[in-house]
Amino acid sequence: MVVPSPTPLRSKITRAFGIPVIDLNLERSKLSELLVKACEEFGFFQVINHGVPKEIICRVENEGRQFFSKTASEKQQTGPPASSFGYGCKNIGFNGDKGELEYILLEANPQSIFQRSISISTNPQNFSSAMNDYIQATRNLACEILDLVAEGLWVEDKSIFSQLIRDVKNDSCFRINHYPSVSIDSMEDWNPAPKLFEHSKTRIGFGEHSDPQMLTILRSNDVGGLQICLRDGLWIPIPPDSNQFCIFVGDVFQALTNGRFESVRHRVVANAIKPRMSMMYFAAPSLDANISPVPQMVSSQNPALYRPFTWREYKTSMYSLRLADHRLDLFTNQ
Ligand code: GA4
Repeated sequence: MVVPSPTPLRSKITRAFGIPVIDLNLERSKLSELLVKACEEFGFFQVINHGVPKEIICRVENEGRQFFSKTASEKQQTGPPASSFGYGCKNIGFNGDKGELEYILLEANPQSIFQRSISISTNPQNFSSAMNDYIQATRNLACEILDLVAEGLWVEDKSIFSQLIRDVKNDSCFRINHYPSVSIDSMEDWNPAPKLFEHSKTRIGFGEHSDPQMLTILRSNDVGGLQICLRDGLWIPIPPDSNQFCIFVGDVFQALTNGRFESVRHRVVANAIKPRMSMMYFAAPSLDANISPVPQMVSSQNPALYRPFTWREYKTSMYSLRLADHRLDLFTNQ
């Protein structure tokens, strides 16, 4: 008798809310249909059989782990606090947003990564090669998804989205977030368990926001905390799975599809007991790229929702705002 293996609880939770887990090995036309549906309904989905080699993922994870295990003062020495790139701790952006995390934020290009790696790692060569290989692999994944989505939307030029991030001057970035656990020593109580439990419900690791770019590819270790907001305002947890990637529709994709896709609002509640580490590739066009809806998405019944803008303009505006602000609202027509 064949006993069916039990479905792990975590995938049951995801399915309970209908969040799609999409197998990228499916047949192309079915796949493009599923991807479009997921972007329309949730602005979010997870993928399996993504083709990013485990070895590439492990090297970035090891570099991240090594860096974050350094002492606070060693880490502080690595980055100029005036820029949002490099090492950061607790501060997000320039307008007072705080989170229970530390991070490394890098421009996704080899020259800049090598420059930064000199102050981040004792072996800059290894560090930058791990980052570059990972960025290249996740960029390819992003491009593949964008091409499939273009097919599913029946737009004429199938590479209309992916060419924006294949541009040599693309402004994509890469981030590794580390959400430390609460040290038991820092709790005066003889029995920290109830406090830790309370803590784990309330510690905001990364506050509510949507990603400004086009598409985000996230991978985390097996520690939870990520939550997404459904269209009806309900926040739901996304169970972690280190073998999957989470894909987020960003603001620029919302503008390009004239609102047919909506960027997904998400946040991270830090786990008090186990440290979470996540890495994100944020796929962005070049600074001078014009962001206006693809022609097929606009009609007399569906007039353009947003005025055309450049990614540079959008980026300038985003840095003048708070994390939770609805940035695209400033770019609507009238
Ligand atoms: C959110 C997505 C990315 O992490 C990020 C963030 C950026 C930053 O940390 O510097 C921002 C935030 C993010 C959006 C609004 C602005 C800019 C912090 C902030 C308050 C790197 C990005 O591109 O936008």
